[in-house]
Amino acid sequence: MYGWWGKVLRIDLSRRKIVVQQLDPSIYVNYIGGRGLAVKLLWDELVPGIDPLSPYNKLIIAGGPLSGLPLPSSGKLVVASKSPLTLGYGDGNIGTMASVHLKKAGYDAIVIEGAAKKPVYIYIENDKVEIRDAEDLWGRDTFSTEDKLVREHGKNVGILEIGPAGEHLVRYATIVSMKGRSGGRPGIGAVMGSKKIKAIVIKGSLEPPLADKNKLRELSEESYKEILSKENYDFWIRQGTMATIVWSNENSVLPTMNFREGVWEYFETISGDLMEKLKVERRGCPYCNMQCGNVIIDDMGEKSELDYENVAMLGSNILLPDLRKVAELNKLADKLGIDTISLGNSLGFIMEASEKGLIREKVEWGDYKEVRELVKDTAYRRGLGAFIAEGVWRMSLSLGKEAMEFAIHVKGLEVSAYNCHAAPGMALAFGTSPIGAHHKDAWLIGLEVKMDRFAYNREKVEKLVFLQRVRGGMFESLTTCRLPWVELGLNLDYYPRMLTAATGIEWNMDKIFEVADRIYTLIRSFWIREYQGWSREMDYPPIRWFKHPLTKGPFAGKKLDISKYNVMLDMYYEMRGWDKNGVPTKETLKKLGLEYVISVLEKIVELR
Ligand code: PTT
Ligand code: SF4
Repeated sequence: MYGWWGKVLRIDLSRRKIVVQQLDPSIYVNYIGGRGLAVKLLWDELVPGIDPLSPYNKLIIAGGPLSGLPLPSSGKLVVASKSPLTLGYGDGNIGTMASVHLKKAGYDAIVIEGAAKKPVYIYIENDKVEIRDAEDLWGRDTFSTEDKLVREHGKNVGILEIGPAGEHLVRYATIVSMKGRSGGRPGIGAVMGSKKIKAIVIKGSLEPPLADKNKLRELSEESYKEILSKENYDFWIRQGTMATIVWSNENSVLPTMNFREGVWEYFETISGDLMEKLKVERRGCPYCNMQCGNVIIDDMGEKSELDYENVAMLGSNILLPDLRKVAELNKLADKLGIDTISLGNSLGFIMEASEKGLIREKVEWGDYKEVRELVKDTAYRRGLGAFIAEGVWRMSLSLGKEAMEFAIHVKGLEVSAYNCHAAPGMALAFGTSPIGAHHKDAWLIGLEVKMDRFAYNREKVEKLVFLQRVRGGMFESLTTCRLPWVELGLNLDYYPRMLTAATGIEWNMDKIFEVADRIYTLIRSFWIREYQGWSREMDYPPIRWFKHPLTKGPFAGKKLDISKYNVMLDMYYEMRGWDKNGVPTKETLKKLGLEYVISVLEKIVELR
């Protein structure tokens, strides 16, 4: 077999057992890798209904056939598990040297189950795999953990680690790497913490099996060059994702005051233009010539890497008009290993709850000093922080009906930084994202602002499904960064050609989309199995967007219309081959080669 090693490294921490498993080659062809491989393994192996923070859950770290190879922006890995935040399927995509080393160590994925009694870290050097003591690492932040492990193992390794938030099982703790890359928004860091794994260190030195190395080298050179030639390249290098602050404000989608508004009069205090003036260096993921991690000196005099989502969620959403202070909060989140999107959302929620007198504590909008302490308290689950560590969904359930109306989440995952009062297509993208409200699967808003903005139509739903196929299906299973295509328009055609050169199997877009649809339908089936049923309300965006109109900006007075949203949701289900309740039909399951799912779902829902 070419393109894949055909091997999965399995570590059972409870039994301290390590085995290498050969996977059936058809699994790779049908699921490709990354997210596809992860959901297939979780479906096959997890006992339904388990507590995600128990030893019975599995932590999956998966590459794809193109990840970690010298190809554009390929240094990515999928980290996946049953989510402690949503109780459904959860994953994230992290840029890390561990991607390169996993590829060279000879494994397509690592599956970790059970739990250690005491803190450990896992050391992998090709076929040497050891579970090592990590008592002296436990309690450290992610930066200091990485420093210590580099001192011990040298720089030529890839490291994934958790911070105090993962150790304290914060429901939106992430896995961190390279002091500023963070992945696994739905609490994958907490799963790692529940297994008492502080870090995973990988050092590989093997030659991956590739079908046509010369062709792959040729495609690599060509595509790197094409990226450099793109018109938008220079601006991208200057601002990266931070350019989105001004754009979002212009288009009334900048999350402001817990997603109450889409515009903020102080947007310039956190903008990409300001960031450019403060920038001291650029960082990024391996094998990438688009390095988009823009670093400034934060309020504490330390370096902090900024991205749009972090800055909007910890800036406009909590009304903090100071980029250096926002940067400090962002760096704290990276050190503590906590997701900035869910954090900014949870803080906005708590500020609104305080304003409305639903909690006893006073937490003012934009109170930087208070927020800084609250972020630390959240990571360590101290005082009010223990409540915030539960995330918006659980907090709203315990505060009651009024709070549920301003709880900005879908399926328990907090919404990323796009306010959709006036963007029905993007609202549907959040509603149907397979891990809860994340923009990663379909950034439809970029197209929607150029279309009839308030239309609820088929064209938008078709574009949404296309984006999900490319972004959530193809990029998450090849496990390479999507930004060369999204931001600079790198020709999509490179990807099937690279996949063909790597695997020796003939691929085209249609064949990749078939895999993408299989992955989406299997993820949906996983949710249905975990929730023991499904209803279309689970695919609704936050109540606020239907109930509380915008009061500022060009779209003041606008909110979503529920009956029109339902029409688009019907179209979406129809395009996916799911029934009126969002449940895949038998015919769809058969068509996608998911016959093995039918007998399981039949016991839970009426399959049409
Ligand atoms: C991603 C989500 C994003 S998406 C951002 S900013 W973005 C936030 N970044 C965080 C951070 O930083 N620190 C932190 N403590 N929490 C954070 N939470 C948020 O996490 C990320 C980049 C970005 S920056 C984006 S859009 C693209 N995302 C990709 C994706 O999802 N898939 C893919 N194939 N390619 C992608 N390329 C881009 O990668 P999650 P990263 Mg990420 C500091 O992890 O869970 O998917 O959430 O991993 O290495 O930081 O790369 O404006
Ligand atoms: Fe990483 Fe940015 Fe490059 Fe993507 S574009 S690989 S997120 S540095």
